[in-house]
Formats: sequence, C-alpha cells, structure tokens
Amino acid sequence: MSKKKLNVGIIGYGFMGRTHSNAFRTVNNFFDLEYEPVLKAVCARDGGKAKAFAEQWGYESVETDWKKLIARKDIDLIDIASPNNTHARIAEAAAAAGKMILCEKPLAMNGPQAEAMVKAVEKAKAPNMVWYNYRRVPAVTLAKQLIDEGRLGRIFHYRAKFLQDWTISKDLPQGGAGLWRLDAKVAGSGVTGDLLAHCIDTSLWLNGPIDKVTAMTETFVKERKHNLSGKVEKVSIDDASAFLARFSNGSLATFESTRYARGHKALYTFEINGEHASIFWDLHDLHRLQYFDHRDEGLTRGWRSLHITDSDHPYMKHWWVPGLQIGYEHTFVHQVADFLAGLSTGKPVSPTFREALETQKICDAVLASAKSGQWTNVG
Ligand code: SOE
Repeated sequence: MSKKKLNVGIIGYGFMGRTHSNAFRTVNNFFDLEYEPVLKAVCARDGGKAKAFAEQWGYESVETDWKKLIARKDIDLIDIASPNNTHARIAEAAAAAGKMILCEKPLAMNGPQAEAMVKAVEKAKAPNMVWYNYRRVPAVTLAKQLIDEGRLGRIFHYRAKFLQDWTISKDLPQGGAGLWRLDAKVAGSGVTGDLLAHCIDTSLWLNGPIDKVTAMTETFVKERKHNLSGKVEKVSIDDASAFLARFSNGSLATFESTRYARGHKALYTFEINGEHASIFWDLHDLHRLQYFDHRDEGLTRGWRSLHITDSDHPYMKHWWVPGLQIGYEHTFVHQVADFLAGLSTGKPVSPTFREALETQKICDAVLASAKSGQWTNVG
C-alpha cells in the first residue's frame, strides 16, 4: 500500500534534532502505518551547520529563517527541536499557518507561555504532541498498564529522581550552543524544567494530578562566564531542585533532580508503592521493571526483575526476537509511531500541549514554592 507522505520541517540540529530525525527515518521500517514522514527541510540560523546536518540525515533542503520554513506550502509538520525560549513563537506561528506541531520538552519557559501555545494549537485544531519520550520506554508503558489494571491497588507513595553531574566544574561557561541549558533567559529554568519535567510528566501519566508542592532549589555556582557576551555573569538557573508533593489520589511524593550528583550521568528512577504491589524503574537498566506483589505465595514472594523484551510487552513485537533489548532512541521512534497512528484515527496523542501544560504549571509551582518557602497550590 502506498503511504500518505507527511512532509517534516525540523527546527534545530542539536541532540534533540538528531533523536527526532532518527525516529522519522526509522519508524516505517518497524511500524506498519498509513503515514510516512518525509525529511523535507531542516532550519537553523547557521546555514553551514544546517547544510551539514541535512546531508548527514537526508533532509532535502535547508532554511535559515523559521518564518520562511513555516510559510512553505510543502511542509505539513513543524518539529520544534530548538532551545526553550523559541518554542512559543514558533508553535503559535506554525499553528496559525495550519501546520501540525511536535515540540521538544519542556513545552515552554513557563505556564502562561504554555497556556498561550495550547490556545493556539486548539484554535487551529492542529495535531500536536510534546516529546516527553520516557513514557514510551516499554517498561514504563508496562508500568502504566499494571497500574491501570489496578494491580498496585491504592497508591501510597511516588518517589522520583533524575541525577546528573555535568555542571559541577565552576569553569564550565554558560550560554550558546550546547550550554544554553545553563542560561535562564534561554532555558526558562535549570533542572526543574530540564530534568524534573520528565519525572513530573511520567508521574502525572502514571498517578494522576498533583495538587500542591513544597520545594527547595539551589544554585551552587553563582557566576559563570557567558559564551555569548564573553563576560562573567550571574547564574540564574536552579542547579538542584527537590520537592514534596501531594497527589489528588491521596498519595505522597518526593522528587529530586540535580546536575551535581558526582558519578551520575542520567539516573532517572521512580518507585511507586501501592497497597498490593510496588514498581521500580531505572533508566540505566531501562528494559527491566522491578515488580513486587504481596499477593504472591509467601515462600517465593520477592521482587521480580521483569525483562521487558517479549512480544507481549508494549511496542516489543515491532522490534527483534524475544529477549533482545532496545534502547533510548527507540522511545522517540515509538512516539512518532503513535503520533502517525493518531493521525489515521483522528485521536490526539499523549502528551498533547494541553497535557504538557500541567507539567509546566507544576514546574512553576515548584519554583514559586522554593522562593516563598511555602506550600504552593498547582495552577
Ligand atoms: C540534559 O542533559 C538532558 O539532555 C535533557 O535535556 C533531556 O531531556 C534528558 O532526557 C537527558 O538529559
């Protein structure tokens, strides 16, 4: 069957530009879908780098102005893989031009900006989705299935952390390519929007809404040289952020993220404790789900280490033979596959901009609480 072509214009060629491009290129090899992404154009201010990226990944053309990309009649979908401070204006213009929109996380710099983006895509009825990719790790998707089936029973605790260590050196500059995550004017916030946003997104999906939070943040290195100005400037991002939360279902939660946990490169873990069963997941061992069920027979009761590689497991029948594992990049492929399948059924695919707005509101509440020292209601 010949596929319906979906012409993609991507903005940005960094780390996320690569993960998304790989997903667009790979998806139809493994998933049987009505739609097929076509890598039409890559857009970035640096024309030389954009051209090199286009050659490497197979994009047909290059633009250096995102407004021109959006104005092109041959582009169906705008994929925003550029820094956070560009998301809102690109998404709003793309929606007004009738494009579909995929946006890298976090959706925006803050809640009000995200709210305007939601209005824009909903007014335009533009299919939209945010790349919170960890939902599509098969083990995490299975966790969702087990919770929805009621296997854990009433949930008491949710515990998540995302730890890194790459900004400990005070000699690391802020700003510019690769280091804009350290510049609050570009990133919006530090680890709250960059890392905790992942933990929050997964938790809302698995455990429902969060009502209130109390948080603390710290900026350990107060000044860094700025790559663009060449001057030493104040650091305004949060280097570390931790908060307590109360979910609407009555469960209690702790969330922690930092870029100062020496030895940890990307340790995202969560544990959920319910009345009957508990679940634990670790990004460093992403194909395993640890599961404890108190209803097991006493003699052999214990934590089970499930290897999520069988064809019964979420997404796995599309890949290799049972027992062979997949990795990080596949989560992006799954996300594109679900988005394309959603175009065929006409159903929105999660997380939509509206769903990602909830994560943004919680990030705002965390930052506000860290400032005021008070419990803060979400939204
Ligand atoms: C930061 O180092 C980062 O790349 C995040 O921006 C990503 O969202 C996360 O998945 C891995 O870490």
